[in-house]
Parts: sequence; C-alpha cells; structure tokens
Amino acid sequence: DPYAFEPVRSYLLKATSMKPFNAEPPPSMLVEQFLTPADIFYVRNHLPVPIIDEDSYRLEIQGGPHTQPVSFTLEDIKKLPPVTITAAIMCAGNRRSEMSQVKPVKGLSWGPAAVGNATWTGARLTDVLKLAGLNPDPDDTNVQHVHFEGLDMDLARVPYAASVPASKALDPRGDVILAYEMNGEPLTRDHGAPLRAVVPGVVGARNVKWLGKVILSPAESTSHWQQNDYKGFSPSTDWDTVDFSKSPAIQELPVISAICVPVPDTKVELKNQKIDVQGYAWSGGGKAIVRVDVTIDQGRTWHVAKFMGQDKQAPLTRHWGWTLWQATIPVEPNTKEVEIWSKAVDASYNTQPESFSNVWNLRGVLANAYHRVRVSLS
Ligand code: MTE
Ligand code: MO
Repeated sequence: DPYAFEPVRSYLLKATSMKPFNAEPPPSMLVEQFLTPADIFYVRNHLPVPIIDEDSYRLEIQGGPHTQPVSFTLEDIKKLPPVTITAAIMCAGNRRSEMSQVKPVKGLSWGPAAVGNATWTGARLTDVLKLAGLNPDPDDTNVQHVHFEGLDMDLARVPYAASVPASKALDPRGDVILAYEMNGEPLTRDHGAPLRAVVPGVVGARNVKWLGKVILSPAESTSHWQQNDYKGFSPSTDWDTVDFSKSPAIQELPVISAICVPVPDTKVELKNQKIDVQGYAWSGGGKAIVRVDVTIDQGRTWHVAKFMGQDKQAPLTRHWGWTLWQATIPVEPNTKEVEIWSKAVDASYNTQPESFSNVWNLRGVLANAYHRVRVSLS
C-alpha cells in the first residue's frame, strides 16, 4: 500500500478523500485566528505523501534544457537570508460543492474551507537561483516559465509538477519563496516538508510541496495538472466537447469571500435582535481586499463588514494574506429565517459573480459566486 506511511492527522479535519488524503477543517474554525494552525490547514494531496530523509534531501536546480542540474542541501537553503511572508493558499476547487448544486461537476466536493492563511519562511527563489549561478535576464526568452517538481510520484514514477510564469517567479517583488517553515514551525509532512514552493497570490496547485526540482524553461510544465486540469471553461462546455489546450492554466485566482459563521442550516440566537456574521475574503495576484458587503435581504440593504484580521503592512498590490471580516446585522422582529449573502471587492474593484449558474464549469473550479448561507432564528 503506497499509503502505508501517511502522517497522523487532526481529528478536526473532515476528509473529502482518504487515499490520497484530502481534507478541510470546519469553516467556523477558520475565523478563530488570522493565521491558520498547520494541523487544521486544509490538505490537498494528489498522491501518497513521500518519505523524505532531511539529511539526504537535495533540491535540484536546472537552469535550462541544456544545462546540468545543480543540487543543494536543506542547510544550503537555510543559510540564505530568511524571508517571511503572510500568504493564503487556496485550492482552485474551494467551494466546489456549491457550484455542483447547479449541475454536477467532476472533482472533490470541497466546502468553503479549502483555504488557509499562514506565515511562510524560507529563501527567496531568486536567491536560490543566484546560488546556483543563475541570474536570468527578465527578457531572456529561454526563461518564460519556472517549473516545480514534487518528490511525490505516481506508480509510473511521474512526479506532481506545475509551473508559473517567469514574470512572477523571477520578480523579487513576486515574493516567491522556497519555504521550510509555516507559522514559525518546521513544515509538516502534509504541507510539504522539508521544502515547498510558496507562490503567493497564485492558485494552490502551483505551490508545489516536497519540492525536488526547479527548472527554468521556455515552455510551461507538461504535467497533467498544468495541462489537463485546473483550467476554466464556459458553462456550455461539457466532457464531450472540452479541449484543455484551449484554456490557460489557472494562476491568479479571482476575488472570493465566504461566510464561516453562522454555520448553514443551523438555528442562530440573535443578540439585541442582531445577527453576527463572520468570514474570510481574499483575491489572487496580491490584490488587497478593500471591502466586504453583507446582506440579509437579497441586496436591498448592504452592510459593510468590519475587518478583523488583515496584514496591515502589506501594500495594496502585494497583499498575499486573507482578510477576516465581521458584520452585525439588525434583523426585523419575528423573522424566522434569513439568507445571508457576502461579496468582496478587491483593490482592482473586481467583485464576485452573483450566482453560480453563469460561471459553472465542468471541473468545478473558480467557484467564487456570492456566498449564501441560510439559517433559522430563535
Ligand atoms: N504539491 C505536490 N507535490 N503534490 C500535490 O499533490 N497539491 C497542490 C499543491 N501542491 C500538491 C502540491 C494543490 S492542488 C493544492 S490546493 C496545495 O498544494 C494544497 O496545499 P496544502 O495541502 O498545504 O493545503
Ligand atoms: Mo488544489
């Protein structure tokens, strides 16, 4: 059994699949703190967790198709100046279960908690490349993409792999790091120990765990996950007509918010005839969240949420972390039930689509419509 050596996991994680292991925490736990503890941070594995001995671990760097790889130990990486960033990582399939209510989709049935926010400490990718004697010119057309290969492999020994545009990876302000710590602690096995790529502002799938190899390339990764998965399509595209070569790989995710408190379909006790609503919001590409609007009357009245947690130091355009928000909304007397909606606005004034019907896609990715939560009142 290739899954015989999986790590021990928190009982708080709710599994969407066991082999490979995929799980998310109860959404209400996400809003309890700005930094998501590693043991309840969602886990998205495509393959068995690899067994890696830190002492014999090597990271390979390949500068181009015609060069020999250079390899580094974990110690080599740790000697480089450490950098800490706050970044949320979100799966492209976060909130897929809501999209599948419109029409079935293919993919793990994620709720709204396939996302977490953490600090990540490691070496800048650009520093590691310099250590390898590489300092690619931003205009070098032979370096258009940076590939990350994991040490987790399928039965044919094909590793998990993905790539990101060189314009992101090689920009020192892109803040791409090779991380060995999460929230100030060594990375755990489920989150990529001993080293993972953190590509802030970019979909989870490109944040490669158990990093084995970095390759500078003129072309994108040819991996299944880059080419034939994690892409968006028209609501009219079905499995008979889909052509994966026609859509770009998802990189920056669109703006999203979700309500984490109250829990859907529960009975809520009002305080002073008001309902307490809490959630998270985030946008890809480093775009800060500038506003979250909440309504309990289908948008006749929008209440602007208060921000409870946000990385205040981060610039508007390099804001990798999520925003936690809260709203206290007055409820008309004798109301028996409410449907709460949330929508976020990012620094580019992008906002969320109103419903899933017109953003539905066969893989159930990019599920960022208004979040709608129905509760009864006591
Ligand atoms: N890296 C490797 N090597 N193997 C994987 O299966 N899954 C990716 C990404 N990196 C994956 C990987 C996906 S799809 C996501 S959403 C994130 O890791 C999840 O990171 P987490 O498990 O630390 O939350
Ligand atoms: Mo993912």
